[in-house]
Amino acid sequence: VLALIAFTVSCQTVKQTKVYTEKDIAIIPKPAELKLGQGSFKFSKNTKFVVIDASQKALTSILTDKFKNTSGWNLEVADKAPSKDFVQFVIDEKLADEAYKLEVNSDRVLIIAKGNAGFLYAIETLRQLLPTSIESAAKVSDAEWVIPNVTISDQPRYKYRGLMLDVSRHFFKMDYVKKTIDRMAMLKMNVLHFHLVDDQGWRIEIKKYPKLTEIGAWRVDQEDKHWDGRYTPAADEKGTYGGFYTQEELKELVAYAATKNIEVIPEIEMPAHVSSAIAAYPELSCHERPIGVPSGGVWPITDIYCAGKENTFQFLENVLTEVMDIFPSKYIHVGGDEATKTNWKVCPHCNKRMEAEGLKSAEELQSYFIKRMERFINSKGKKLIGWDEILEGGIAPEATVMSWRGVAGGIEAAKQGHDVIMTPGTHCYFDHYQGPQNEEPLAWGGYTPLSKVYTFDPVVDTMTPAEAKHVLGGQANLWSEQIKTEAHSEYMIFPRLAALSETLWSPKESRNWEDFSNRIESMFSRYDLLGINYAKSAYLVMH
Ligand code: TNX
Repeated sequence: VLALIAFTVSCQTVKQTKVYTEKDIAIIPKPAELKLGQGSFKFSKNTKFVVIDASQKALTSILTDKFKNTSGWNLEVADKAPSKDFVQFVIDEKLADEAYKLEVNSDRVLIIAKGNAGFLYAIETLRQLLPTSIESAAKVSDAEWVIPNVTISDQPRYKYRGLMLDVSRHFFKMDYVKKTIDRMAMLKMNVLHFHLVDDQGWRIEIKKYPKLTEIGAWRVDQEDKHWDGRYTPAADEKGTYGGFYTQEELKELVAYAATKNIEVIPEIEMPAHVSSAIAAYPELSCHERPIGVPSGGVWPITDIYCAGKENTFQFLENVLTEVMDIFPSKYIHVGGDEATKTNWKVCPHCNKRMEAEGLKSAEELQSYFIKRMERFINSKGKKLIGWDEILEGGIAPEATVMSWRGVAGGIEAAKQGHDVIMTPGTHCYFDHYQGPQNEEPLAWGGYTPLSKVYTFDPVVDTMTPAEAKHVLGGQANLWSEQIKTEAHSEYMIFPRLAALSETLWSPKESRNWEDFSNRIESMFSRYDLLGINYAKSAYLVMH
């Protein structure tokens, strides 16, 4: 009996003094510096969150909601620290905006940052120090919410860490967009590039031009009718498909994203990828004939705004004025990609414009178009971003380039002294396959598995230090021609976004695929509990 008692006691002692190793820590993206101490901190129903002011309350709820779900605890928020058993926010003005420190000892947790961006990231790290079952929506019996004593000092490698959602080819409900915001914040991503306009649908309410959403947001979806049967058709029984966001909804999104340190950058495509606008207002085209909003899969599309008529520019300035009122972002994305210029070549208005401005090619006419829009955007105190085609015919003086056709456009832009966001198709296109094509849902060309995303680097070796300084960061693009459901969208984004986040956040020297593929399994458990339909095919390239 004595031996049994001694054995039981020693087991308990072992349990209480679990020795943590680096392998027990599975934070993604990997923190810049992490020192493991001895011992641990245990959350209890009495643990208090000590805030500086009310603005940290929303941040604490990221964790307190989880303790409520899993343990039924209502953890208190206080403004004075007790002697122990607390998590305290502390300001350090010297830290960079998104940097934070986390100091955990057996009595308390200190969260140190300059302001709420750093505090948010500290909370998200703390969340990932907790056992994965903290993500459960249901009660967890026998839970022990213990975290190792650690000192973390962390900050991002790049300041621009983006995800682009295409809501034109298929429309996604606002609730899903907000969920995606939460999941981005979990990975310390900080930009949602919102692709609101394309041929297949105009998705943003513009009060001055109501037909953009009355007509331009809806299409007769032949593609859906001919679908291969693996997915529920998106169109209703009449074959109409579409949707749009009101200005109120978008303002609410912007405010919500800001609480998660995410800036929403709207993309208003021009001069091409705009059949939806031309369907609503045919006078914006060179030919002025009525057209319908095309379904996905129709390509090439020759419809393009007329670059000769003044009313095109008047229209776009009015649209952008409303857009800038909704989105406080520093940048406005104007697209500029894949503009088929056949209409311009035979249009008398465009030819007259070329003559008057001394332009020698259709590329120079596009350059004129984008430069003119840039002057307008700059006059409102904002900056223009365009896809790398905006380099052709001469780049607008202040423009930032998003390099998608590989990295060449980005390199060239940096050489010319312009800022760059790298989104090469080779590593950042999440509409590509990520596993064997015959087993995966239908996807757009290319093969971009998790392991390949993990090798992404926005700065190219051949760049000089001065050029490299122009690289603001990188971004994943989820084009949605093939993606009709939220579950499918989640499948394409996760876990690849976790790999991308580490390439953009963590120091380059710490990149290690084997280590990452161990840590990602813990993220899979979290995703399982959060109900995220991540791609299990990621396992194929991990083991
Ligand atoms: C090219 S990338 C496009 C998109 C398509 C995508 C499909 C870019 C700037 N334009 O319109 O959806 O390829 O991968």
